[in-house]
Amino acid sequence: MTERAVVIGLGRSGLACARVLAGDGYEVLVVDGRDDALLREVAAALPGTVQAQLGGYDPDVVRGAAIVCPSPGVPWTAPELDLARTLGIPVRSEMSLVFERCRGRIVGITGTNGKTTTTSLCAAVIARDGRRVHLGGNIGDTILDRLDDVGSGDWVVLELSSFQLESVDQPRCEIAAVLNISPDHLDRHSTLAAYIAAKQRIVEHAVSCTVLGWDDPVTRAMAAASSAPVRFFGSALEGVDGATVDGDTVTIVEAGATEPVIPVADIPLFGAHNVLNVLAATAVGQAAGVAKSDIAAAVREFTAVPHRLQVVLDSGGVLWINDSKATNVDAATRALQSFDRPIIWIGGGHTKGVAPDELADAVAHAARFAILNGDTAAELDAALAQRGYGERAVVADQHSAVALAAQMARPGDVVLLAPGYSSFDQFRNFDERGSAFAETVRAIAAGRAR
Ligand code: UMA
Repeated sequence: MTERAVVIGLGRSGLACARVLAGDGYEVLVVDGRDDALLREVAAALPGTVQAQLGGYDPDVVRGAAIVCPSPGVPWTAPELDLARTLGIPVRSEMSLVFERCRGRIVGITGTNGKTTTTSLCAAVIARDGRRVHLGGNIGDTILDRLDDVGSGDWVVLELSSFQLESVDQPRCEIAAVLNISPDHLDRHSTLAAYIAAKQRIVEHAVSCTVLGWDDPVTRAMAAASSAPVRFFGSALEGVDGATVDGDTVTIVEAGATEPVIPVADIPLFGAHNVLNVLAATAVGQAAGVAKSDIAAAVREFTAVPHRLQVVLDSGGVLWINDSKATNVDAATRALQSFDRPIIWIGGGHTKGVAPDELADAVAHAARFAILNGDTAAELDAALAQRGYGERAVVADQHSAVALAAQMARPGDVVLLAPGYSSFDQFRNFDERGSAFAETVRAIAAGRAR
């Protein structure tokens, strides 16, 4: 009799799981809590052996299944998953299937911020000398459905979220990197300790090298848990191997000797945090055996990843920057620290359970004017008022925020979208928010030009 697989969530990850499990010979049922036109379209295009049930499901849906595959957005403690475990049914995420089945050499990158840029940088660095590299994970592209194309000599560079890491029994990466930790996803993990523990799992299973942020006490301390030799990246490394900035040059430190890689001035990205991302990629490249000249060339050729301090428009002396991926306090703060010119900041969004105080401090310190919108506009407004910061306005939505910024911006200003919150109050995800921002900016600029 054909065995049944139940996939929970018909997003990118669920779709990949459904296709692959159908290919394995399972009769697949995909369920999703939502029901809309887009999901129906996706469901209609599923292979014949995959059935879809949209608009809700009962935890009992897992009964009788041989395997249950939740999407990353499904809490690991969801009732349907607990029931499956009680019934002895294996619960496997897309990422756990990847770790079980992947023939290639996995480089896993996690951390709170900088993951996507660093993952893309690492892929570019490792591919620079002609190696075959596959890029995927939390970065957006699923990898499970591409494993047939991955050979044993290939490199698979994965951005891994805490959601993905907590769902893998043994995240065994050839090279594992944890960049930094700051409070995020507390609505899902409840405590910072649980969030840190989820990230640390990658270190506990690393195979040939662990790369850790030196400047962050939390990631630095993870060295004690590493199953592999550790390289660090950061400023002023003390007696450890890794990558740092020496004078004004990215430099590799190995057994007390230093070797220059690339001048910091040649890094084609905004912000001090992006120098750290380059250092992380340099340490990963070094661990993978990439020559310094190839690391330098890959960095020089790199262009900003969309929605991460991406230039949308440079017009009339005003620089418009889309950092929609700044979905937490730390990322927004780093963005605010990335420019040495006046900033009109656009922020606010859907809360992830983090208080607005630190963000308000950063805004009050760095922004010439703050335009607040979204669900958290009122609490941010109050936090800024408490700090005696008067240069602020609350508007109805992001579109109005851009319109106001366009009125207020003077030559020399930066208008920075770095919301500090997730996008779900007004958009489907941060991509949609960033694209909407860029579209509004360009439309307003075009209207002015006419
Ligand atoms: N759903 C349910 N029940 C639930 C939860 C979700 O039915 O309890 C349904 C939703 O209605 C929706 C579908 O599941 O239709 C969406 O699933 P999902 O939220 O897991 O999203 P995917 O499209 O499968 O994308 C996931 C990752 N999303 C999350 O972790 C929330 C993507 O990371 C990842 O790129 C993709 O798999 C491929 O691996 C995105 C993300 O926002 C970028 N990540 C978070 C972040 O970076 O902060 C962790």
